[in-house]
Amino acid sequence: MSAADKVKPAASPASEDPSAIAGNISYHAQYSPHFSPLAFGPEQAFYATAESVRDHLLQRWNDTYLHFHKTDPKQTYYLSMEYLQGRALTNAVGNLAITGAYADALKKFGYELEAIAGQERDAALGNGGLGRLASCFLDSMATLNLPSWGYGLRYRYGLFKQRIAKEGQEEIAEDWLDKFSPWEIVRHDVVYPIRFFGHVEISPDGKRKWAGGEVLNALAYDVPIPGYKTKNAISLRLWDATATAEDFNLFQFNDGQYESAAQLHSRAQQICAVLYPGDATEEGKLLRLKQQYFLCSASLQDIIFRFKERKADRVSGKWSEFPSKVAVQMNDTHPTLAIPELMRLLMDVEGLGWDEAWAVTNKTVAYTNHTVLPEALEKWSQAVMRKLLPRHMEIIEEIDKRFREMVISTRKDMEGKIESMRVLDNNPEKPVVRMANLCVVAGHTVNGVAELHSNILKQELFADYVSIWPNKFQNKTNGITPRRWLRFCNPELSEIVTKWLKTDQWTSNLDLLTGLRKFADDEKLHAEWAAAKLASKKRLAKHVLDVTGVTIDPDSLFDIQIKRIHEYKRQLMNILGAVYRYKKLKEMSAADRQKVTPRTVMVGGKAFATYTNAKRIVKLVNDVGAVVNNDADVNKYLKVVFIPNYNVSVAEVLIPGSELSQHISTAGMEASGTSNMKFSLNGCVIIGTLDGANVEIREEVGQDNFFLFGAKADQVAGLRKDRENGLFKPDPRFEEAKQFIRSGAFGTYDYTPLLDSLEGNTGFGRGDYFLVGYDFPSYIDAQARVDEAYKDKKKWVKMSILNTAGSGKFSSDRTIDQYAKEIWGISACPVP
Ligand code: NBY
Repeated sequence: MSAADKVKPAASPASEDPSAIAGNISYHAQYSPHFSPLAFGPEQAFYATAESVRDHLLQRWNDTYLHFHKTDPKQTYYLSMEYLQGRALTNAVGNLAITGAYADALKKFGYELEAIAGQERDAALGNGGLGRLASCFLDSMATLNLPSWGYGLRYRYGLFKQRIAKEGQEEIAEDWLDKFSPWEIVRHDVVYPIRFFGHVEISPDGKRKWAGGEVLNALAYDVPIPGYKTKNAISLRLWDATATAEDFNLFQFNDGQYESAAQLHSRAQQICAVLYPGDATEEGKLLRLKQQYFLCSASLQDIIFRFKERKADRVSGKWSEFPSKVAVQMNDTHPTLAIPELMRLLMDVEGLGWDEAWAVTNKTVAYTNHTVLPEALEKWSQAVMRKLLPRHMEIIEEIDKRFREMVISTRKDMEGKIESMRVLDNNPEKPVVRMANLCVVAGHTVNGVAELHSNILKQELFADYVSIWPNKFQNKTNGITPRRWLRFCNPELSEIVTKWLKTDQWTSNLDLLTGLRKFADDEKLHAEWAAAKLASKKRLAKHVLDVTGVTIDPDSLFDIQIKRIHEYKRQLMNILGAVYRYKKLKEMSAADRQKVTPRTVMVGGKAFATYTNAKRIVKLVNDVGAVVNNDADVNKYLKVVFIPNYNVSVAEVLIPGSELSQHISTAGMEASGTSNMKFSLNGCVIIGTLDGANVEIREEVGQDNFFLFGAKADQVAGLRKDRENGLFKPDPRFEEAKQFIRSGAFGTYDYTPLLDSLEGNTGFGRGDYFLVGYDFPSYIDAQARVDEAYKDKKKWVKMSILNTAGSGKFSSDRTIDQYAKEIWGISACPVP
């Protein structure tokens, strides 16, 4: 039966009455046709519903754009190569406060809103924490009515889909645009030319200009981002690369040379084909640099266009006004090319001199660092940069030269440090551009993402710059949006919070959660809290059964570690702990086993396709699970499950159902972490090291409500030295766990290289660089404390409540408010 057979179509969008909404859904099913009209299954219902919601969003998007245009406030532009938006429907109707109306409307077609929302594909245009942070930030910017936009790339395929096969992880292209995305609006009038390659021309008056090479177009797609309970909706503008009809060689085509006829078209398609194309080859590196430049150039041309558009007299002159109207935030170094591109546009296109252009650029751009791992700090070959972006390379060389001259003339005492502080590393074997150094030298502000991380930046990575620019460095502890990460993903717990706080204002003022503390011993709250947790655990157990076929017991302790697989995050320590637990269970008498706290250990996360050890870890978790879960002696007390294809919507099911979550990175290596905040907010207790935002979470929730273990950040260097010098004595439990795996207890796969990475310098590993061996005994002890604590249900529920109660600080509303005031200098601009 078609939609129209059930409900009469009605074009009017912006109603909040369920009957009118149903009419509008029916209208979209018929007149925004993507499917033949006869069927109206769940998939068709999703698209028609999403299009109906999009009508609401568009109205707000247009109103907001016009309001910003008239008011002409200073506006922030967030440049990020990644956005991990996940699904949008539940979030959109939730933020617009029309969830009930849409649920009622869908009932008229015989559908539940939750089931229809489940039809949506995740928009996974990101890797992990950095990308999800960008998405949380957009939600908060809109909610706080801030004049701010996000810019990114419209990748054809997002982060790969992970399948677990016999050999371990397999990657499959993630077709998020199949069939299409109902949320994006293509802007055929927003197109900018983007040049690659070519050369620099010098005119008789000495002016330099980039010419030649090949020119593609950047075409804008807008994804409206609604704020929570506000009329404002901002934009996530994603660029797609296109070539024009003129680039299509009809002569060649008619001559049968089909591929060369459409060469530029196919090169345009490559640019936004995938997120993080492999960069092992020269071609791969070039493509990544193209992507970065494509984002920066399109966004800056658009920003300058809007700067001029908002006041007609800005067409010429007034460039000193630019930084009072525009703030550009670079999400890590991936958009660093915004710096030379803004310089180029100001000098070569707008005619400014160097000093003027530099002052404008410096006051406009700011940089967020997300890592101190040396291998993750971007360095681009000067040769590749010069070939692809010859004019930018000149500008970077000039920045480098002027920086050196400045240090020499003003800071004689720093002369010895210049080489390591420079933008260029002219090592003759491999001359590179150091992108982080360029950001620090050119930006007005540099921030880390948690107190500990920002201190490491100031005291170690960027210490030399601090002595030159003491006020340039700040901390902005990360945050998460409480809408998606509690209100919408955990409605049961949300209702309890609202009931006990007697207000739902916590959704946009998360500090109100502290009001739960005074009920932390209340037995009635305990009963409600435990019931909500159990309901979420059952939902989680169903997901696990659906995707893995493994049955898990909702009465066992749900212990979860979900994040990108990386050696510094130490999933290997987790699985060694599970192996040790399994071995002890096997050795126990049946009577002793009955005293053990039953546990379900869940691990999820994707390994980068070429990261061999990470893939071995995925395989090991799966292999351990296959043995443990089928061992009838012990599987009442322990299950080990690998959750495949971890993404935003899987997190929305797992986090509410978690009781213990692991954030166990080597201290000093995890810049912040943000899932730790999500877990704690959902009443999950953390076992963790003093790393990243764990430090602040522990302060907020109270040290009794956090299971701490492991070396401190300032011990790590010394411990590595000790290890090198043969001073490390491994704990027998650590040896036992490794030996058990080496013995073949979990199958025939060769885990030698992986386990050897935990030994001294064997040639395979880095001599246990991540200190798994050092931290293992205190980790096992902390896990034993967890087992004991879980036996006391009252104590555990209280810890859970106090975790939620202490999570107020970790709202991204707080983070974004601080960025707005302390870095961007922007203020709210609500649509009246
Ligand atoms: O950013 C993460 C940090 O590891 C995490 O601690 C922090 O909470 C989060 C938000 O601040 N970083 C991250 O996700 N980084 C990447 O995904 C990434 C992506 C690309 C490259 C390096 C890192 N790259 O070199 O291309």
